[in-house]
Amino acid sequence: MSTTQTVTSTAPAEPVYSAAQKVAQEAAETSVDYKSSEYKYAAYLPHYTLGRQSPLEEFEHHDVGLRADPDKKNLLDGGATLHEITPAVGTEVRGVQLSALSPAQLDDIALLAAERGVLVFYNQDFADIGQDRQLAYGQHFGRLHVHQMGGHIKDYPALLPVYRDFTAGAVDNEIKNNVSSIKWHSDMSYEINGMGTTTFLALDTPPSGGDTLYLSTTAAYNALSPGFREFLHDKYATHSGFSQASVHEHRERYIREPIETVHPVVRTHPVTGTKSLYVNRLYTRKIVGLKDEESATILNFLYNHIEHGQDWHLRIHWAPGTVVIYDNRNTQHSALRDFSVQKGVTRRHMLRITPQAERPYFYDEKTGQKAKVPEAAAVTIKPNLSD
Ligand SMILES: O=C(O)CCC(=O)C(=O)O
Ligand SMILES: [Fe+2]
Repeated sequence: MSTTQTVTSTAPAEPVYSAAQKVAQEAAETSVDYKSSEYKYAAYLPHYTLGRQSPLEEFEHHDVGLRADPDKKNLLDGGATLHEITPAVGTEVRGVQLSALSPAQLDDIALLAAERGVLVFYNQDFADIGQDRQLAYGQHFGRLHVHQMGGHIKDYPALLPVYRDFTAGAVDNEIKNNVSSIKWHSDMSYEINGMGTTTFLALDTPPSGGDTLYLSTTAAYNALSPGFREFLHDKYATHSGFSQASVHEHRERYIREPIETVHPVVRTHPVTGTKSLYVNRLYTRKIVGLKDEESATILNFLYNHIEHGQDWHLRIHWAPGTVVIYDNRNTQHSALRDFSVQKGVTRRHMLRITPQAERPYFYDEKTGQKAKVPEAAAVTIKPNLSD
């Protein structure tokens, strides 16, 4: 600190932004004039706070599902009824408002999500309880993730809008050269601590289309032969955040450098002890220790197996009031960008709250321990993309 600085100037200096940076900082491109039109969820449009942040550090996660009642007594005594959607994945929860659940009931929800992969709630008031309560709800499940691309709800970096309208584009760069909009993934699997009990809800929806597809990677794992499962048990694969960062037009909006991380191909769920396949077409790159062709063949087999076994798939059609809770550890999902939006009128506007969970691990039953992560599992920081 300079000796000439007075002790009364406590407010930090406002950062100085260039004109280009100011444009980048504004809310997402949109064909709806939110200044003159009344839109109930205008405060939930994407906003960008510029500036680089340091890399996320690994931390220890204690899952709240571990302290849940094994019979989910808190939830069921509170009036919830459970309705299986398919045998392998998905339960509809009726009779409760998520916004009114106690901490013990939310613990039961975490256990149920771990067991069933996907939970669906209809006619919820959750979208209207305000950002502070939405944030506090999300924090119950773990440390909330802030996305590397920087888009968030103004003043709430951990609340992530997923927004499309006529100008923002129903089809973005990521899929413009693909024959369909399907991109199966588990969220940000390139991070060190993976994502956990995630909440996704509709704010405003197009008249038709815009569904989300979900699948169970536990059921996909269980469908494999014992010998092939065994082959996968000691394999690790790289997951990269680099391509997600590179397809985006506004590099000045990134808040962190992308990274690559190595995770087990089969991971164990800390709450249920079940195993699931943890590779996805969007972020997984290579199985460590295999030659390129061997890795590509095994990964392609696994992607096709995971993505095509309709026995462990389900599809959610959104309407305002619909909320989904999915466990990112044992499911994958894909948006379906098949919808059209009328200029200045219709949009698809969703909100995601994404707690991080443990660093993925494989529990080796032969040794009775978590498998040791190989040397090659170091985190790689990629070069600066904004150059
Ligand atoms: O928009 C969707 O349906 C899903 C988007 C997505 O992948 C996500 O929010 O994680
Ligand atoms: Fe996602």
